[in-house]
Amino acid sequence: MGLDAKSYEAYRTNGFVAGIPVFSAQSVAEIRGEIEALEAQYPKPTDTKDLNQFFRVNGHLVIPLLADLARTPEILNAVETILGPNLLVWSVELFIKEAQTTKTVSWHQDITYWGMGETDDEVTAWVALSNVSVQAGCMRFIPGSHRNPIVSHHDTYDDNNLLSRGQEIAGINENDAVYGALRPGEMSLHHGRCFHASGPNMSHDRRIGLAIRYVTPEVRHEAPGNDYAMLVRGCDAMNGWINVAGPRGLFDADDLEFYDQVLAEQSATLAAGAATDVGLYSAT
Ligand SMILES: O=C(O)CCC(=O)C(=O)O
Repeated sequence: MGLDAKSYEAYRTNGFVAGIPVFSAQSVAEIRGEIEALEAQYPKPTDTKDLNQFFRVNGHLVIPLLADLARTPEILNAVETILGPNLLVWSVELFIKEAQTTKTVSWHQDITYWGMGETDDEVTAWVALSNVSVQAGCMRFIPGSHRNPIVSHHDTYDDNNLLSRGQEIAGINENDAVYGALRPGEMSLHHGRCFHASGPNMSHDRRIGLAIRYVTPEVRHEAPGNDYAMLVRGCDAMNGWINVAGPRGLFDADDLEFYDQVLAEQSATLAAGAATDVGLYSAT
C-alpha cells in the first residue's frame, strides 16, 4: 500500500526517493489537461492576482483540483509510510518551466524560511505532470544532506530563480548531486532539509511539477502569528495548525479572501530577516 522497504530505506538514508509511480499515463494527461484548461480560462482570476500567483503557492485553498490531488490515496499512502497516519497539507504549488527557457532553482533546503523550525516531519511529494527528464530540468539532490541542520542561505533575488528569495546554499559540490528524473505520473519525495536544486528546461515540452507539502499535527509553527494546514488523513488532536477545510468552489469569493489572509501571514514569516519583501510568495 505505502512505500516499499527499499524506497523507504532510500528516503531515510538519502533524504529523497524518486520514481514512485502514482498516476497512469491517461490520468496524468487528464490532470495536465485540467491545469492547462485553467490557464486558458482563468489567466487572471481576480483584479489583483494572475493565475501564477495561485499556482505558485497555496493553490489548494482556491482551486478544488489541487486540493483533490493533494488527497490522492497513492500519494498519501507513500507519505504515511514516512510521516505516520495523521497528515496535513501545508501548501500545494506548481513548478512550471516553459520549453527552452532559463528558469532554475538554486540549491536550498525547503523549510529554511517556513517557520517550522528544523522538523523532520515535513515531506514534499513532487509529482511529474510532464516528462521531467534531466534535459527538462528535473530536480537534483545531495544524498544524506537532510542530516544537516538548516544551513546558511544567501538571498540573490535572481529573476531567473523560481524561489521567492532566490535563496542559495553556497559551496555545493555538483559532483555529489543525484538527478531525480521522473516520467509523467511518477513522483519523488524529499525531506524538508534535503539540499536540492534544478536546472533550465532545454526540452521541447513544458516541464510541469506539482509539489505538495505534507506535515504532521506535531509540527509546530515557531514564528510569530498563525499558520494553516488542511487535514487529509487521520486526525489532528494537537491544535497547532489552524485547520483548513479546502475550497468551496473554484475561486470562491470567501476562499479568495481567506487566501489573502494566509498569504499575508506566511509572507511575513518568509520575509523575516530578508532585505526586501519584493516578490515574496508572488508569482515569478
Ligand atoms: O521544481 C523544481 O525545480 C524545484 C521544486 C522545489 O524546490 C521543491 O518542490 O521543493
